[in-house]
Amino acid sequence: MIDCRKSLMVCIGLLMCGTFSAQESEFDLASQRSEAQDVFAVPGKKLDHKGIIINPTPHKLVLDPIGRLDISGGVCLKDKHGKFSEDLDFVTFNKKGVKLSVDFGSKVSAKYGVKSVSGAYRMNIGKNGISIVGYDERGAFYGLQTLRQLVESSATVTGELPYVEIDDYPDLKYRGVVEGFYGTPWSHEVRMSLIDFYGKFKMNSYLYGPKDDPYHSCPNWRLPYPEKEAGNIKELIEACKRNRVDFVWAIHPGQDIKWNEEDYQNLVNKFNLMYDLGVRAFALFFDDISGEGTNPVKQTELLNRLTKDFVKSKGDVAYLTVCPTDYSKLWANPTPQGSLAIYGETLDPSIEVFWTGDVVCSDLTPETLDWVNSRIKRPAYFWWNYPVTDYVRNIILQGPVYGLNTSLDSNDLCGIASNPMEHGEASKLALYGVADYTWNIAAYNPIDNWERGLGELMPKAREAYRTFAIHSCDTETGYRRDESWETKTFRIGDWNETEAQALWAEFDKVEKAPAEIEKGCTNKGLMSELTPWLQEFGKLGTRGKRALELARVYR
Ligand code: LOG
Repeated sequence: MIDCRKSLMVCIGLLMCGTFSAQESEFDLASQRSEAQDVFAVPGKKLDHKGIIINPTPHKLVLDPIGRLDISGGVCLKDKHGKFSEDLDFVTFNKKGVKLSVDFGSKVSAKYGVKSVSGAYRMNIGKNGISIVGYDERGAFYGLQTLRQLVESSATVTGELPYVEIDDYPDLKYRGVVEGFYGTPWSHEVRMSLIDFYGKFKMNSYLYGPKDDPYHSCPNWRLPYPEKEAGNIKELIEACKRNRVDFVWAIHPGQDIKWNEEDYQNLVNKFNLMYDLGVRAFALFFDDISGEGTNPVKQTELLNRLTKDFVKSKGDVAYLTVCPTDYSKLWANPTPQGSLAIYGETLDPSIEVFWTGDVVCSDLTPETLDWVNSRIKRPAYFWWNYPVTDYVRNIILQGPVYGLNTSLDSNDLCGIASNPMEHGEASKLALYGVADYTWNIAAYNPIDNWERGLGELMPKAREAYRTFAIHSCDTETGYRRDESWETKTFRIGDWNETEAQALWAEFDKVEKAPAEIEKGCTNKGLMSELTPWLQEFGKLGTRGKRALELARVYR
């Protein structure tokens, strides 16, 4: 049997053999992911957006089929609060141009019927110009991100925007990323590029917690960052501010923390050092530890004391977020004596609690949320272990974002933090989906999102990138994902000339994809992350063609 699926998967195996740190060798990720999982088909279908693509999908958008606003002569900015002049590199300014007014605040948003949640905005494009009203500064910034996408849409490149009325807001309070994987942490450059990506697609949270940053975890969590790293963190915080993203610095002290006054002071001291670098939101991760640190009573005492004596006493520090040791149903103690119930009974209600689902890498379902929420007594914060590949480092995940139930709302969960691959640029395709889902859950369409994402990431080599991506979806061992779903395979005994030709044509596309991607991919970072996989992918195409030719000769 010529099993195209298998061969496409095998081709990308055994490529990467990274260095393993102490953390990883103590913690066997691969065996932890051996739980059997079914592979479900990807739902949704590609839609015709008539050249106007906005991600995340707005809640309400009414297009006037006739009216057009010509902005080719530039715009005249009326920026009530003086906050947005740096955010408009996609238009030209002209005092005599079309009026663009940007305002925000509870009063003006009540007047214009903007939903009262952070990030909400309304936008009107009509004969009097463009008007954006945000519920808050972040909302107005998001209005500008929508405007940017309208301006850059293929239907409006002529400089004429359609008249439109948009009423838009996020479904979930926290939409973002946790850099929480094992393996090589992202480079500074990749982090900076990702932060711009979060802002552009209305994600508002970046949790910094790479397992192999020794100053985040053991043994150095008590120590200050060296000068260079500290400087980089400051820059990340600045980039987050520009993108209206909360930079949340996480500490992972559980493996060697002593529940005594000295270590409490060590922790506060480190938080103060991070505060001085500009950090205003913090998280404590107690995942993947053993020993004393796992004690939930001690964990809640620490979190409550920090809330009172650090968060509230500083005044300008946001909520705390915690990842419990029991972060998955796989081993969480379900009883009233279990750690989640203890969290529910005693943890300060302002603290958000992570949950990864029924297993470590799992779908988001109403059942798993009901299970955890009834114990922690608040809507969980979903730590989605996708597209993370630290347990299958030979894999690169480029498939659609799916497995997230579309009937959920903010009563079920407070947000999603996606844990991506150590390949930050190549994770953007998945994050484009997470951004869409967390903003507008009911409208989320996995296939359509993926089709749009491919064009966003590689506009000049979209088809070749699609060929690579559709055959690069499954983890093989772990969080199983559908892959190669458009490719039909057959047994040699059932040889059918039409099907053989179609399969040959697919292998031909596979063979040609790497060169086309290299030619059309303008993102150098993405190109270099994909290169090892692309090289093997091209060889797979050649081998597939030869195998089919051989089979024909044999017949
Ligand atoms: C770790 C995480 C790792 C992920 C996937 C959590 C809360 N913690 O099993 O750092 O990237 O699995 O391998 C984890 O998920 N532990």
